[in-house]
Amino acid sequence: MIQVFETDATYNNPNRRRTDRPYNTPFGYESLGLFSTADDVNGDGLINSDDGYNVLQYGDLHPGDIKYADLSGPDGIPDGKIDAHDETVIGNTSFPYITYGFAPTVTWKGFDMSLFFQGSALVSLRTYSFQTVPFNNNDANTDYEYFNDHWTPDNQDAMYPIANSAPYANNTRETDFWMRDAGFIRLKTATLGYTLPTNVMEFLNIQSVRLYVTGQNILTLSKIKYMDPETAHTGNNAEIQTYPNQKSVIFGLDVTF
Ligand SMILES: [Ca+2]
Ligand SMILES: [Ca+2]
Repeated sequence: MIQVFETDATYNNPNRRRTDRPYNTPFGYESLGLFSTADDVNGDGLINSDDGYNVLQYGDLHPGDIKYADLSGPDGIPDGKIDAHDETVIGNTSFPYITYGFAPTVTWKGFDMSLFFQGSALVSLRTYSFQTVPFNNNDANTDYEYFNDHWTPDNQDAMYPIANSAPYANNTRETDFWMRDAGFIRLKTATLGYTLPTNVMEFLNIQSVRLYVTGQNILTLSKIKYMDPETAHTGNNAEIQTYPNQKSVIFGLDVTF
């Protein structure tokens, strides 16, 4: 992005500066993981100055809530409070820097094989909002993903925060905690065919017979396992609202008389 209007508040803070960054670069808080039971030193269920934690975040803090880095303040130095001054770049844009594809083909005797790989790299998926937040009104069936690895006293090293009956203010901020690497490589189509030898054809009095099998979306490599990384690039906020690509396999027979 060559030129953009921005206020001094963002321009003068190197973490927040919009100028010279790609359009739609995501900004938010740098997360320092989840608070643990040990962070609640006095054992009253809350994490605050009584436990030696002197950073103001959002509402009461509990074990299992997200901890944020106090990077800055109005004077350019950490001020013991998490707010807009602490913003920084939290990932790549939702549209990939790199997209690529390649299509090798091989023939050997009667066999023919053609493959089509497609992929993208340097792209982020923002999973906050409704991709994994439990009990949020949403169209995505990913609560199961959250449920299986949310914070509990017995699962301190969890992927997701403690579960609440409604999204909790501290845990639903823009933060790298919810950003995922959405790069992937996918075998979009693969075809394997076999053409019967000429001497067999002459015996059957047929010009040619070719058997083949074609598969679509049969192999995907990605760090995102619980939803389709290819659809991550379709939304402006990289929220996946589209139906995932389906795997399909087709068996065929071509006969020319
Ligand atoms: Ca406490
Ligand atoms: Ca701050």
